[in-house]
Amino acid sequence: MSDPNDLNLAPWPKDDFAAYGEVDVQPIPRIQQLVGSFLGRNWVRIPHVFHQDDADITGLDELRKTVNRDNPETKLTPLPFFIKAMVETLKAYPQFNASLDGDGNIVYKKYFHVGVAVDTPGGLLVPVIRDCDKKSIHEIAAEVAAISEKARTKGLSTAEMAGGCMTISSLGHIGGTGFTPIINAPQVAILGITKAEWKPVVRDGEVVTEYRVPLSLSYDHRVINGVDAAKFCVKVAEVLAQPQLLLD
Ligand code: CAO
Repeated sequence: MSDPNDLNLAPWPKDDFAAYGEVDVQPIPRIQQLVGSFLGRNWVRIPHVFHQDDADITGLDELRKTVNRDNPETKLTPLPFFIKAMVETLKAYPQFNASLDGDGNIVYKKYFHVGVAVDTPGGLLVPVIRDCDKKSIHEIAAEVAAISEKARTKGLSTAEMAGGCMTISSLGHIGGTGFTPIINAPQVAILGITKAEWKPVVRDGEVVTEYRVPLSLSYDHRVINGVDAAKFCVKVAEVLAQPQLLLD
């Protein structure tokens, strides 16, 4: 019988691209090569399921703008609020704050270290912001700004990318209505964020507009079930709907 771990994939298709037109051949950047090998492993080894939802952040955005007017020195984007909301939700659903150890155990973590996907000229890097449950929104914002700047200009050490519990990948500054992020193993879930937009919704029979942000959750079905994922996104939305609590 063949080894169940042997994927028995066909070889990569070779083609003579130059035969069809002009081409420019470049080596894959070193970071992208390394990250690509991890992404490929995670994609084929983890049974991903993708769950989509959205959340009303009308109040959050108003609060954020007021706070930014009062404290212009540390600008808040929506991201630190999403990180805090994810951490509150991880406390309620510990199966997301977990890892498989490869020896038949699930390790539930009592700490809340959040990976933040950062787009750098060399490729994707994921620094880890530690103890997000103990840090204020402003502390998280300052740390994300500093570490993403370092990732883009100097690169990151392995230690700065180690120990994350769950990752958040935000494309909200660009656009998109949803995507399917790949889980950053040995984590068991990743939350993707795309661009908030004003949307018409019906409330008590009336059409009103709300500023709503799409949530794209990918999860490892070996650890998390669909019901947990649906509840997780509902809880994130509930927390985001009370942004004042995240500031306290
Ligand atoms: N909806 C609407 N606007 C949003 C938003 C959202 N979900 N998220 C951010 N924005 C706005 C911010 O408010 C800011 O606008 P203002 O200046 O008017 O306030 C603007 O977009 C720029 O935000 P930013 O990108 O500078 O900051 P951030 O905190 O949102 O994100 C960082 C920081 C480092 C996560 C981000 O720059 C980045 O690198 N994202 C890429 C992640 C990635 O590559 N993911 C894919 C992984 S899989 O390949």
